[in-house]
Amino acid sequence: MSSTPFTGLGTKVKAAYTKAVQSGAVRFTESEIEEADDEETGIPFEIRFAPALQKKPTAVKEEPADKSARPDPFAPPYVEDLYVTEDTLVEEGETVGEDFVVLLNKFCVTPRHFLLVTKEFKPQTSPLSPLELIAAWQIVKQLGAREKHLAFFNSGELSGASQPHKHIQFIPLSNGIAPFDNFINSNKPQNPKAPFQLPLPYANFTTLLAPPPGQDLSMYFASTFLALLDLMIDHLRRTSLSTPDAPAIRLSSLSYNVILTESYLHIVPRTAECYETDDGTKVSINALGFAGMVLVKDQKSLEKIKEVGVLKVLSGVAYRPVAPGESSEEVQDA
Ligand code: B4P
Repeated sequence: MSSTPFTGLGTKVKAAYTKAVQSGAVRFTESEIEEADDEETGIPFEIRFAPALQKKPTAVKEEPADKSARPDPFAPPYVEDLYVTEDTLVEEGETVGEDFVVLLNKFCVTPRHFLLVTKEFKPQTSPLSPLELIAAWQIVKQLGAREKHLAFFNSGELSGASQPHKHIQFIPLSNGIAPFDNFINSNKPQNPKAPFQLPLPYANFTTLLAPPPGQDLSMYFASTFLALLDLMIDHLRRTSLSTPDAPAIRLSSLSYNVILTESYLHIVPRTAECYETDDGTKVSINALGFAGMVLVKDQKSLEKIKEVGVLKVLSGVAYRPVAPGESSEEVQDA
């Protein structure tokens, strides 16, 4: 594998972003952030209010109802001003690799929001491959030397994803910390290699990332991510999908969100795309919601979320956690 994939990416993203805003290729939307700290957990949730996004064209409104007939915005030829760079990652000792392209997010509310896209079409519902995880981790690690970044991945129709071509997204964290960092740090298990569940009112699975020096990264990420997915699938089997004659759970039919930083991977399986308030207001939640950053596009939703609290909103679109009396170890050991 190339030892320094995406060399100089931070500088390239910055230059491309400045040019793309000037040319109009990127449509940046202004937003305001409301702090919504959760008293019990101490998680400093953020609600980002972006009313102008209501005017953003949506796939549903602008494009054919048949998803397969919609144009793929992540396929070449790329819009010149959205293109940042590309690279190939090759597994240790292998000649076959995976080609990635980095594109700017055309509809960003955070400056320099960019996407790592597979060059060949791969479905967004396919699990992240070791090379995709390595690429994402190397990127947050590299950019983190100057400015902390967070990567996220929406998979499945209830996850908040709108584009079917496989992509992982990246945003810079202007205050240098992700809302869940401290909570994860204070709830990490004694065995740093063991995946664990955070004490939250919805099912969630986390693993700390610390590849041992010298270990093949591909093996490390394959086994780390598989262990996390196994835990999630086993949990779903035990909680909501557990009738004796239920068909085997297929990952490609599940909806879940993945959050990746330099130091952890966090996944949350989903039961719904939108949180619906008692008066019928719907708020779409994607992986950033489960990273502690909820986006709302209208005043009514903003007020409702502030009223009920972000944790309740997140619980409303995710599975229940381990039941009282059922330890997370029981779930892990199965
Ligand atoms: P998906 O995984 O399919 O969906 P998404 O991030 O939930 O964005 P969605 O498209 O549903 O937009 P939404 O109004 O909810 O990601 C597709 C990505 O490709 C998106 O980033 C999209 O903008 C981008 N894209 C679409 N067409 C493109 C094109 N032609 N060229 C390049 N990129 C293209 O949210 C609007 C934006 O706000 C999204 O970018 C979303 O990721 C971001 N966002 C959501 N919550 C946020 C938060 N709390 N803080 C900051 N940003 C947030």
